[in-house]
Amino acid sequence: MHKEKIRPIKAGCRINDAIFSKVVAHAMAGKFATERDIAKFINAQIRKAGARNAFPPIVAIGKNAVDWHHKPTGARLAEGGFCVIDFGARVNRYCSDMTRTIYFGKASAKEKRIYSLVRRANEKSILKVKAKSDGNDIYKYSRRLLGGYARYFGHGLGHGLGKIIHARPRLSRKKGRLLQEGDVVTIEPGVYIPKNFGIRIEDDVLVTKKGHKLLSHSTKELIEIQTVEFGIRR
Ligand SMILES: [Mn+2]
Repeated sequence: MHKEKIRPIKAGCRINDAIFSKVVAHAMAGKFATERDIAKFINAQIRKAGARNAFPPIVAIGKNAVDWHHKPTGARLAEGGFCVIDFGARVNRYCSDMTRTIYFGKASAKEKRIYSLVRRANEKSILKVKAKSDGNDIYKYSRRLLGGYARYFGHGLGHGLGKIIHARPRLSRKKGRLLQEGDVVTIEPGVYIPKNFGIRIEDDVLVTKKGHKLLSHSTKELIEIQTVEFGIRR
């Protein structure tokens, strides 16, 4: 019954996973110099896969990621730090949406700790996704998981995916309708430290009768890109 929606979103998620792997490989090979280089590569790969963009990719290095909707610029990746990469393939008009945060250079112990906190909020919140669960409850739960860093989490936890990118149901500070079987929702906690850095980890999750099915499979291990150039800098 939801097949016409679920099949293309799953296909979009597969495309996103494949593109993310390529982005990492190319970054490790030192093929990207700027945010815009990564965004252009993603755009080309989405087209190559026969899909379209669900929205313009976000690539944000360092403090640029404090703006959740940052538009990729000529900012140099060699500046180092976390890099938020948020994009989605649109297949048969249905949107998918995924974010991974990688690191250019070597993350400090503190940065690794905050990254782990966001990852844990993502993974534990996903476990709460099932039919009849309340998005507002899951949102509040994710904030508890972030502890003192919740004050740096300023957007919603997630949204439905459909022909529009920010569909219902919302998982946010506002009460909305309950999740139902056949919904595909995003789970995307983030921490944004003003003038410093941003981290966001986002997956697409299908709501099933008894629980959920994770549709995004890209690794959430923190990937540190340490080409020779970055090794010298940090
Ligand atoms: Mn999203």
